[in-house]
Amino acid sequence: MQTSETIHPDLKQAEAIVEKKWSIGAIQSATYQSDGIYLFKAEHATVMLQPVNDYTVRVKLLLDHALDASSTIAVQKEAFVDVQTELEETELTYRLTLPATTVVLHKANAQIDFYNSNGELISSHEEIYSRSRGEYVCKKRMSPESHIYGLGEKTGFLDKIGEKYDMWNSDVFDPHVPEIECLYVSIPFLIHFEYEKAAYGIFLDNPGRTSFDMRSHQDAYTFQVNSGTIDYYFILGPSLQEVVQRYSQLTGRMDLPPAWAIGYHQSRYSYMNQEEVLTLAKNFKAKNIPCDVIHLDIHYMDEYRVFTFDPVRFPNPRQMIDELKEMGIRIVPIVDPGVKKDPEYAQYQQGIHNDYFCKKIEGELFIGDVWPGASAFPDFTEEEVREWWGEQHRYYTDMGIHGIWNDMNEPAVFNASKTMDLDVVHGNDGSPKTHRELHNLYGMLMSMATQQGLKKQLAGERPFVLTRAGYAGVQKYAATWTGDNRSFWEHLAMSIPMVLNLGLSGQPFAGPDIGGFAHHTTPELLARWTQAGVFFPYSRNHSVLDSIRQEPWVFGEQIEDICRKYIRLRYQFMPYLYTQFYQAHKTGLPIMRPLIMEYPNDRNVYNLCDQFLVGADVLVAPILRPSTETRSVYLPEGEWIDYWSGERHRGGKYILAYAPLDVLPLYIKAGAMIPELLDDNWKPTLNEQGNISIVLYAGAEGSTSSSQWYEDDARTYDYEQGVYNLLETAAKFNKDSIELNCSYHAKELPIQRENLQLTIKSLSYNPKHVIVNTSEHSVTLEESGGSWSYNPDTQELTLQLPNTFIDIELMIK
Ligand code: MIG
Repeated sequence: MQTSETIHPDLKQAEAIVEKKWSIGAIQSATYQSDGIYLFKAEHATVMLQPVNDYTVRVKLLLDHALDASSTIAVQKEAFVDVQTELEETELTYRLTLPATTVVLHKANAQIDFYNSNGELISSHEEIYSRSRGEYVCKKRMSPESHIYGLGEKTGFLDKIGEKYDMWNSDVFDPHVPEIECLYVSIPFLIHFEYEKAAYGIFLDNPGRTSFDMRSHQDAYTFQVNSGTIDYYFILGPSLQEVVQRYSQLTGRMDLPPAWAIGYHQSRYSYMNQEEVLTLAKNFKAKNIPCDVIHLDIHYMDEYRVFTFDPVRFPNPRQMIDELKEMGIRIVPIVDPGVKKDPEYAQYQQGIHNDYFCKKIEGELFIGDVWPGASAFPDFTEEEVREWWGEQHRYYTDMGIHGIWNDMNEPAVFNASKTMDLDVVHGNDGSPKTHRELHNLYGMLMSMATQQGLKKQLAGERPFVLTRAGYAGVQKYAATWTGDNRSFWEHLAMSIPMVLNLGLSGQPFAGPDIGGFAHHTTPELLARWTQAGVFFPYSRNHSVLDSIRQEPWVFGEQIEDICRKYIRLRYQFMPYLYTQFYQAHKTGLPIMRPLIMEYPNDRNVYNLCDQFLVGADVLVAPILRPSTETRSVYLPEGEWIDYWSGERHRGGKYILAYAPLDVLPLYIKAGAMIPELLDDNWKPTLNEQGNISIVLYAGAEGSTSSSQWYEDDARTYDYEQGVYNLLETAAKFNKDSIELNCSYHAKELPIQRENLQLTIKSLSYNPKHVIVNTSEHSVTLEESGGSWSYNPDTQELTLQLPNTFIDIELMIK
């Protein structure tokens, strides 16, 4: 416990007199290199400009003037395309013009401004300077109207104005406090947003410690590197969505996960033995609560040796896995990077023998203490080591395991610095660098190794990797959970902006430990957290050793019923959710979105983060406080339909939602089409599941809407070859009729679906006819072999379509 003495008066020294700041100096010459690269040689450094595409320009500071266009593995080589550029010299400036943006360098001091193609100033760059050796700061102007988003995994609210963060992957216990500066994942990417102005992004590609300061200057924010150099990308939107899309184009997009990975996961530190795991699985079955995955935390291993099972606790893992498979449940075991220093242990022997572990420059092995005791750490910066590590996973895949959970990969080490010694020198595939320079890459490279190994071994089946640590681009390799939160209501609330900003930072597949990891959950908190958590992209209940248990049924019938209801609701929404995963894969847009993403002109939503959207059409407003049955919900423009009552609300205002313990305030945008599963029989192959309902929520009179429904086998990579179906619906809502067009944009996945139901909800009138139009003729739905009925009490029109797999145009009147 600290006392007031902590704030010692002597701690405040007079500010050291700063000697002259280092600056780039005046530009002396400009030259064009190959690959679109321009070099501007100044007195103390050279500024390199490299167009990536029409909207994105890289700015790199070459401190010793030598050309070095290398970048980290976060950046996709394929992102660089040919860009038409033109360099123009004026008396005071150089102007590099790209089709969508113009970069202006001031000769006198190498300051840089960015304009859009209309000549509007988008970002004015004050200066790059240094006050102490090895640290370089870039300062950019902002206005009182500025909002900043992104920055990866951080606590606090959605808008990062007034905050200051470091990027240094850290394992800190009890970390989810508002003032923490670094967590497990570091994504040095921010989005600058201003009302009615073009949004832009800054991606600082430096995996050492970097800092972002949106606090110290009222009219500017800064970003700083402590090692290496400033190497950043200016990404022009102009919309927020485009900034995120372009950022993800640069750093990569996620593969589609297997269907089971987006089901509900159950975890505990730890399920201690085979019987406990099987009993747990049987409980899920008996209680009719869907669950796709059970996680095995560190106690499954033989004295924490990775790639082993404890022979006493888990004498027959293969049999356990088979039995679980019968129940439709998969195992995801934890794998940490520390390899136990044990001369009789295969992975340690191989690592030593082949020189795969991290070392100091003098050749001394880096040994750190983690769960297995003294351990060595694979040097994941080397491709050969990644291949070896990936290959070790055959141990798991041979048993039928398709998913791996990477923990402690910051890397966390039990010592004063909490991580690997900074003077370890990583091989880095022929370009050696210290751990200090590469720290934030370690965890991501481990997941990359894991994912690539699994991919090879699973022969076309999709693997699932979950990671705690990561850097920009982590989305290409793994989902992330937000680490060791606690069973606090505040942490439930904070998980929303945290995952929203992860989504804006390119990582769409993320979620917190539902129920809270440390401390003790309460029945009410578990119920509320489960309600919210099932709408997060990644949905896992996890808790720490010795905390009160928090499986869905431990608090008696009422809470169990609530958990069941909402976990099933996730499965019911799965076709919609899966479609959002497809969008994320395709465009990089987040699955879970802040309202500002869809309503950027609405000033009410700029820091709104106690509610969120899933995709564009589902609005979730969880209860975030105990003993609370009402809350205000902001509905943006348009009409919104209360999912439970069907009540229609006009948006652009706050409403008061009534939400007793079993109710999650949930709203669907009028006009939206939500494909739903009619039962929770979500299976890894979609062909097996017959009962889908396309639910159209009647739009406001005079409105039109369009939606998509994507499906593939949810299991293999055939979708990369185009084997998927993409149904697009377009609806026009008139006073007393609806024109609905369902057409397959892609139709390559053979589906034998017994039944495809179309439901129109919130329809205030009983239609007289349902007409099917084809290019040749118009017939009634009945004549074409379908049927329909209207229920005036629920205001629902249910239609059975004649054929479950055709393009169809309907007139309902
Ligand atoms: O020091 O493996 O964040 O999810 O249960 C704790 C044990 C190490 C930290 C992870 C947590 C996991 C735990 N791990």
